[in-house]
Amino acid sequence: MVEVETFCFQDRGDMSCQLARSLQIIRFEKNDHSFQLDTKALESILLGEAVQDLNVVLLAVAGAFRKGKSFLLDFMLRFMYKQKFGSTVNWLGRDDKPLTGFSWRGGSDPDTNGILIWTEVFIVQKPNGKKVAVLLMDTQGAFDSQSTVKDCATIFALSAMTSSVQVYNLTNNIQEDDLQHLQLFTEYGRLAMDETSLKPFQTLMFLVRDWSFPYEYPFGLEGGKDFLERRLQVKPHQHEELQLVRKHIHSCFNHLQCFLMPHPGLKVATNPAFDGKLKDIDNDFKTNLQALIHSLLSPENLVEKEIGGSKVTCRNLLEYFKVYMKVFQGEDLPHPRSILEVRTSAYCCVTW
Ligand SMILES: Nc1nc2c(ncn2[C@@H]2O[C@H](COP(=O)(O)OP(=O)(O)O)[C@@H](O)[C@H]2O)c(=O)[nH]1
Ligand SMILES: [Mg+2]
Repeated sequence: MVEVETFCFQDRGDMSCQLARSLQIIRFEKNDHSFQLDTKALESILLGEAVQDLNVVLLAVAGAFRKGKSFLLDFMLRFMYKQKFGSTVNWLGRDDKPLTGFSWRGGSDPDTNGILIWTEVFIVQKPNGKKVAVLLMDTQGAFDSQSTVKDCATIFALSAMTSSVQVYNLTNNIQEDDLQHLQLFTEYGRLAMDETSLKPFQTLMFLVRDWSFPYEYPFGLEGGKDFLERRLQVKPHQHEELQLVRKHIHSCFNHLQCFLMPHPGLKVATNPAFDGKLKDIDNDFKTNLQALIHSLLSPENLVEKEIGGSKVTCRNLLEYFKVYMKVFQGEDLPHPRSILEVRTSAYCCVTW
């Protein structure tokens, strides 16, 4: 049997696919720390005739830089293309094929700027027969040396506001400061949405990379669920600040999940010549990667985007992007630093 190529631009029969690539829709200017929405770019993705009126499923990956976000998205692309061409059986593909798609690389400098969306919108039929439009979004890594708190908060908040599932990519563990950052960024997003009553965001998946305690909590979703329950538990004797962070996170998201990923092996983590070939990746990682991507992207698991309780089409999403960007570019939002200061003066000792 001829193997279906993972990427559309390798499928010579389909002209539109040959152009598929990651497209920057929000540009970040390092010099003056401003953000610009590239409306034309976003329109070219969301107003395609076949997709503009479909409900949208937007999966975004956010978190610190150099932690494998773009690398993970490229496996998601592989899955989506296999599905597009008919079958996700053995979707991981050949052992010797480099990983391409969203740009990713080794080294210690950040690679992704602003917010990028894959230009191909995948049309998927859910088990109820309804077609939805699936988009994949990559974000600039938080906490690089060029970004301020406001820059990180803006990127994270925008991706939480526009996505139906946000993967919060973390390494080793869920630390207290990961939760504090999440609280700050979501508070910022909530202010921008002017949303006080309903839970403003949908699904958040904590994705813990390089998990090294599988004997306490096993890899995968089930282990992640137990681990997260424990990490987010509000206990009576806890310091008020710790309780507040946890209550805030519960109040912001409709659904919280956690997935514990094994380490991918030393070649992935440290070899500068590594180009994403499966043969260089540990088996445990590959097994769990399949489970992770199935839980996020299989048709029965797709989560449609809702804002204010209503489903959002691709066309609506374009308008929301424009409105949200205006809010972030305007003068009305408090600086995240001041949100932090209010919280710090009330509860002291938040560390940055
Ligand atoms: N330790 C470790 N390294 C990873 C993992 N996944 C990818 N990497 C490596 O992390 C580096 C940065 O990947 P990239 O996707 O560009 O990170 P991003 O900045 O978060 O988008 C690359 O060298 C990858 O090979 C993982 O799960 N654990
Ligand atoms: Mg990246």
